Parts: sequence; C-alpha cells; structure tokens
Amino acid sequence: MNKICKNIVLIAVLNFCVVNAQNYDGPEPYGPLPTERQLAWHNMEYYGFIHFNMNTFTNMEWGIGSENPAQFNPTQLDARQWAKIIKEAGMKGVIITAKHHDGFCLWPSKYTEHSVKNSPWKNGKGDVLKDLSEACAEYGLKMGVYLSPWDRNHADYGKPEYVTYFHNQLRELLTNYGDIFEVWFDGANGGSGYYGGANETRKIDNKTYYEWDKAIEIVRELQPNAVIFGDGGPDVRWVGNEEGWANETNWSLLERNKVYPGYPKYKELLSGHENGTHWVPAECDVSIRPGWYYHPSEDSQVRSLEHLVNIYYESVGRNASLLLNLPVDDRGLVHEKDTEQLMKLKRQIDKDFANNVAKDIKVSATNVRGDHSEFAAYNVNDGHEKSYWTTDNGVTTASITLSFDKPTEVNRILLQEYIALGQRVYEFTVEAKINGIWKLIDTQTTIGVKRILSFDLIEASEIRVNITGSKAEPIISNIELYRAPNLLTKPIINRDKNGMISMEVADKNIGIYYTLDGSEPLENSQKYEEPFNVNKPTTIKAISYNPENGEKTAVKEIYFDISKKDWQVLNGRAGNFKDAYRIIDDNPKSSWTSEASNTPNEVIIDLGKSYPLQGFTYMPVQGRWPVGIISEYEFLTSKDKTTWSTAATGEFANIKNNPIEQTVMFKRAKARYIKLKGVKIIDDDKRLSIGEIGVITK
Ligand code: FUL
Repeated sequence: MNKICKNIVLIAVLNFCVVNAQNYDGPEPYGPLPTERQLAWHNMEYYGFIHFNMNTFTNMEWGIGSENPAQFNPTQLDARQWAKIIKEAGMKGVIITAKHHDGFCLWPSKYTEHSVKNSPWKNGKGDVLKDLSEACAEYGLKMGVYLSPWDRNHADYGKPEYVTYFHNQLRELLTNYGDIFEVWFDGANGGSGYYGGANETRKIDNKTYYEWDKAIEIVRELQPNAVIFGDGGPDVRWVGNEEGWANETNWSLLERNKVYPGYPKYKELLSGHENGTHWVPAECDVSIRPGWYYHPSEDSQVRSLEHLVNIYYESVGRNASLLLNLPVDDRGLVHEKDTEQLMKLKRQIDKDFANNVAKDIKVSATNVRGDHSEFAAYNVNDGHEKSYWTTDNGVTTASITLSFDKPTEVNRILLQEYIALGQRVYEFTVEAKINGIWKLIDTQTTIGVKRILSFDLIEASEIRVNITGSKAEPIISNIELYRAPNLLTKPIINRDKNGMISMEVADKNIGIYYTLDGSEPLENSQKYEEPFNVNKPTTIKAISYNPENGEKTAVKEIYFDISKKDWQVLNGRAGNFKDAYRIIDDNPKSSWTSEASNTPNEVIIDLGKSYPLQGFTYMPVQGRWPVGIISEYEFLTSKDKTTWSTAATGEFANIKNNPIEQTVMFKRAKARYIKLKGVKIIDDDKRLSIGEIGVITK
C-alpha cells in the first residue's frame, strides 16, 4: 500500500472512530427536566387521599369555620386500619387533610385552639397526624399533608398575621411527623366565612397574599425531598378536574409562571403545555364516592369497578399519577363499601398486568444510537428502568419492533419514556402483524413516564411502535405487552317509559344471559342481544359470563311492574310541572323538583287504565345536593280523580342519610289515578322532589 492509500485508510478509520465516539455518548437532555424529588414522586404513581376532618362530623363538604371542636368525636379512629387498607390496595402513600377550609386542625397545633386538642377525642390528647405517621412507618407508606391556605375560622384571615400563622403551621407539620413526600396546597381561596365571629366575605389575592415564595422556602428547608402540589405546581400540578382523568395528550411541562392558584384557564392543565418552561407533571385527584368527605347518604354511591378501572387507565395510563380519595367515616374508619371497591380495583389491575408477554422477546429498531449496545432496542424489555433505546443525533423518527416466537394474544401496550432526559415524543403509532399483514392498532400523541393503550384482542406475531414525531431523539426505556382478561361486571339493566328493556356491561366481550320466569340464569339461558319489551310485572334475573374462562357474576335481579307507557302526570301546570314527566320515565337518575311555591305538595298521575294496586315505590332524587326529599308521605288512589282514598301514610325512615328506593305495600285497591303527597320534606324545604314513582300490582 502506498503512503497516500495508507493515509486514506487512516483517515477513514479515524473518521469512523470520531463518528462512533460521538454516537457513543448518551443523548443530550432536551427541554425542562424533572428534579430528583420529582423523579422520586413519579415512582409513587398511585396513592391515597384521606379527607377526614370536622366536615366528617357536620356532614359538610366545606365547613364554615364556626364549628365547635367538641363536634370532632370519632369513636373508633384507627389510622392503622387506613394504612393497612391503603397498602393492600397497592398504593404507595397517603395524603391527609391536616387542615381543610374550615380551619380545624387534626394535630394539636400550638398556634390555635381550633384543633383536636379541644375535642373529646382521646380527651384532647390525640394527634391524628402522629397516628398516621406511625401507621405509615409500620406499613411502609409515604405520608403527605394537605394544608388549606384558606381558613374560614381564623380571625386574621385576610391580614398579614394570618399568613404568618399559615407558615408557622406549615413548619409544625413538616417538622414533627417524619418524612413528608408531598405538600398539598388547595386552589380554593378566600370568600365568605366565620373568621372569628366576623361572618363576612374576605377576598385575597391568590397570587400574592400567601407569600408563596416563603412557603416554598419552608418546604425546601424542612423537607427537601417533598414535592409541592398546587394548580400550577411548582412541582406537581392539578389536572384540571376532580374526576380522575388526564387528556390523552399530556405533557409534564407547564408555562409555570402563567399558572397560579385559581388559574381560570384550568382546562389547559388537562394536557399541560407542549412548550412549557418547567417540568410540572399532573396529578389526578378523585374520590371513590361523589363527595370528598364521608356522607352516609353516599354509601350507595361508591364508584363501580368499571368506573375505577377507567380512572386508573385514564390517569396512570396517561402520564399522570392517581390520588384516590377515601372519605374516612365518622367512626374514624375507612368504610367497608369503599374498601370492597378498592380491593376489586386492585385485583383487576393485578390481573390486567399479570404477565408481560414482551419480556425478553426479540426486539429490533430501525436506528440505534451509534449502533451501540448501550442504546440498543433490547433495552426496552430487559426489565431495567434505567436502560433505554435511543437513536442517532438528529434522528427523531424511528421504529422499534418486538417479535414473538409464535403468534401471541395481546390487548394492552405500556410504553415509557426515559423522562430524566426530558419528555420528547409527540406522535406515535402502534402496528401489529396479524397473519403476516401489518395492521394499524392506534395513533397517539404523548408518552411521558407511562402510557397505557388498550385495544381489541389480537393475535400478533410482531408489534411495532413507530415514533412519528419527537422533539428530539426518542428515548424509550420500557415497552410491555399484556393480554388482559375481559372485565367481568354484573349487567346493568334498564327499562324506558315504553317498557323497552336494555342491558349492558363494561366489556363487549362479556355475554349477558337472562331469564324472565324467575328461574336462575345460566350461560345457556337466553342471551341478551338487543332491547326487548316488558310491559307486565316481571322479575328479570341476569348474569354476566366471560366466555374466555367460564367465570360468571352473581345474579342481578330486578323487578319491573307494569310499564309506564300510558302514564301521565296530571298536575300539568306549565313551569312548575314542565319537567314532571321525569318522575315516570323509568329512569331513576332523572328527576323533578317543584318550585317553592308549589302547594299542595303533591303529584297526580293517570295510569292510563285501572289496575289492582297493592303498593307504590318512591325513588328520591339521586345526586349530591338533593332538596325536596319526602320524609313523611300520604299515598292516595282514585277511580275517577274526584274521590280519593288514602292507601298509605307513613315515614320514609332514614331517607336523608340513605336515599334509596322506598317500597310501601298497602291493602289492594283498584284505581286508575294515584296521588303522592309530601307531608313532610327533609329540612322543611318548601320544594318537593321525586326521582321516580312506581306502582306494585302483583
Ligand atoms: C378542592 C377542595 O375545595 C375540596 O374540598 C377538596 O379538598 C378537593 C380535593 O380540593 O378544591
């Protein structure tokens, strides 16, 4: 080889080495990055919220501030029970309402008398925060505190003195109860209150009044590892709803300086800001019941399994964390019904993610940074959180393919970006090779710390993820694939005014089988395919059946009397009675409430023809703030709507606390017209409300 040739070879080798050396370096971070404390918080993923405080004893959601500490009196308070349940539910921590807007403190703060120290609980010697911190230590949970900035009790609220008080309390909470993982500052600020007896409205400036810089400094000083939650962070942001879901497109980024407590454009928080200046990921807060606090009337309204599963997928599965609230009851315990649903959720999620079929299967990518093993495709399914697949500098679109040994069933994909270096991906697709042909499964936007997609069950030989848009080289640390079982839930059965019966279940792969003759339904009974008519008194019994494993639910039984197709509300006074048809539409969720001037407090219904009546049903208004519920009634019947006879009178016992359907039987009477009178209304309200009226003819 002559000298020139030798030099060319040398230059080529050197060049190769330079290129390789450059590519061998890890990718540069891109955009705002999470801090160490935020990274630790991302790992929390699913944790509990406990709303337990004065409101638990006054049956309120927002106390006024004038409550008497003597009202706080749990009889069986057991923070270990809370911690045990939370741990068993698979949660990693718990945040407690140390102080809510009414100002009552669950710990014996030395700065106020408005606390547990003046309550009968443990003769004023108790400290809920201490109990909980000990229980958390015992069960291996992290603890967080909710400290409401707004304080409707404090006489100085609105003045600088209160801000000092607020900061002092923050110090107490962050000093005396061990490690705190999150400090929760609520967005509700200012307004009317007791304020030491002033009973007035006090407005403050959310942005400046609380001296947030100082509050943040206190947290950093005393609990450097804690994240601070607020509408706009600074560390963790509210997701913009209290329903437990983030948008599919969800950036952990925020133009943080724009967002403040009470930010009016809070809907933006559902997605964050694609070009945000800071890392401020979303937390989805939601209660397991309609209310944040315990109300006996909501014992029948604990969220269904399908709802909770949805919440999980739409929070944890959409680059957010899930903060699920358990309203501890007035005994001081997590209610049995809440525990039951919580554990159902845990079992379902465990089943869904039981077996990662992508683990250690063959993976290849269209581009690997420097062709180096450190960045190779197989890092996405090696089980190591910190290893990842990434691409050469400037390569922002690429595909990664996972290949099974043999066609495999899947219906979930879980993807994770290596967020320590920033959130990057803004568009991707998932394809599956089914019987040798590539099929598009989904087109999506962001990934973030975790993205879970559900799709119809397929049997695929390969799965391909195409990163079609990324702000910088995509960095994917993890891909998992699952074959989740069908979601088996009891059928929901409805009838409309015309007598049409419809049935539904959460998962379309689950079959519904039913009987109309009172016999027990089995998987070979009549299969529900489409709505059908039931006008006569009938008991429907139905089960849900999972064909993939033969599992079935307990029987759902529901009785329908005559259908209401010919019924009419006769009071007929426009305005007031305009919506009264809702009480005979066979939809217990729709309701009618009269105007206050409605006298007499009664409704008259024409059944269309005469029936032998033996009883009636009254479904009170459902929902969170019902008014006009009847507590004492008179029920009358008539053949001609002129002469009425009383069929029954009485009380709907405990209907305020437990607003479920009431059934009253009486001596058989033939009649075409019925009248329900509200003799006494809950809270002496002037209005009358009805969710649904029915009759019993059998
Ligand atoms: C809200 C508060 O006003 C509610 O009472 C509850 O604490 C919820 C978690 O945050 O903004």
